[in-house]
Amino acid sequence: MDYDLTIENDLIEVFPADSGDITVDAARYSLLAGGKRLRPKMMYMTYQMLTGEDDVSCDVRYFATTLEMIHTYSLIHDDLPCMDNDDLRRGKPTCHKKYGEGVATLAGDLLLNTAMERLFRIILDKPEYAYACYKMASLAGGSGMIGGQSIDISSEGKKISLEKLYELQRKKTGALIETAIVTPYYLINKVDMNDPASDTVLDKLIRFAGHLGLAFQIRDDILDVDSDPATLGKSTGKDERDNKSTFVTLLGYDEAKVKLDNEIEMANQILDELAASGFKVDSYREMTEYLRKRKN
Ligand code: GRG
Repeated sequence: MDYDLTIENDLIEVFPADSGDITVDAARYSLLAGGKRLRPKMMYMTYQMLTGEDDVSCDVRYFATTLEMIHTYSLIHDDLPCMDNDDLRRGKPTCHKKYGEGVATLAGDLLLNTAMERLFRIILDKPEYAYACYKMASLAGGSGMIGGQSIDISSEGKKISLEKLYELQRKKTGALIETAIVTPYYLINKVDMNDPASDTVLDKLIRFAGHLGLAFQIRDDILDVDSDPATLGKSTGKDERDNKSTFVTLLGYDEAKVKLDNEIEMANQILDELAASGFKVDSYREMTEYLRKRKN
C-alpha cells in the first residue's frame, strides 16, 4: 500500500478546490502544503501491526485524515505573529503570510472544528468509537497539545527545569504522537476506561509513543541547530534567538544526542516485546531509525 498517495488523496477530498471561501482556501493551502505526514503514517503502521493486514481500513484512514487536520491547525496557529511568528512552513510561506492573520486564525479554527465535526459524525454511525474520539480530542486539548503550548508560551525567555521541559514536550508534541500510535488500538479493541493500563498491549503502545514523541522532539531541537531552512522547510536557529529552553540548550548538543539514542533504544525494547507477542514490528523499526536520523 502506498502510504503517501493514500494520505494525500484522502486529504485532498476534505476541502474542495476553488470553494469561493477564503478561509476554506487557506485551510486547504496549509493542509496540502506537503509535510511528512508522520502522524497518519504512524496510525497506518499501528493498524497493520495489530491486524497483520496489508491494507488500512477506511475508518483508520478517516481518523488519520482527522488527526492531520488537527496537526495542521496547530502549525498555522503556532506560526502566527502572536505565537512563534514564522514566515516559512513546509517550505512555503506560512498561512498568515499568504492570507493575512485574520484568515489564518480562522483557517486554523476551521481545521480544528472540522476535525471535531468528523469525530462526532463517526460516533453517530459507530458509537463504539466514542473512546477513540474522546482520546483524540483530549490529547489535542488542555491536558495535551494546547496545555503544552500554554507552558511553552508562559516559559518564553525563561530557563525552565529539565522536568518542566519534559512535561511541556510530552504534551505539546508527544500527545498527538500518542494519538497517532494508539488510536487504531481503540478502534479495534474495547478498553476499560477506568483502568486502561491493565491492558498490557495498550500500555506498551502508550509507553512506545512516549519514547517516540521525545525522540521526535529531541531530533527537532537538534535540527534547529544543525539544519538550514531549505532542507527543513521552516526557519532554523530560532530556539537560540528566542532564548528558548530546549533539549539542546538544557542538556548541551552532545548530551541531547545521547538522550535521543536512549529514547530510540527504549522504543526498540518495547518493539522487541511486541514482536515476542507475535506482532509484526518491521515498519516501526524503520520509523524509529528514521526518527533518530531524519533531516527534516
Ligand atoms: C497552537 C495549540 C497550538 C499548538 C502548537 C505543534 C505545535 C503546538 C507547535 C509547532 C512548533 C513546533 C516546532 C513543535 C515541535 C514539533 C513539531 C510538532 C513539529 C512539526 O511537526 P512535523 O515535523 O511537521 O511532523 P510536518 O510539517 O512534517 O507535518
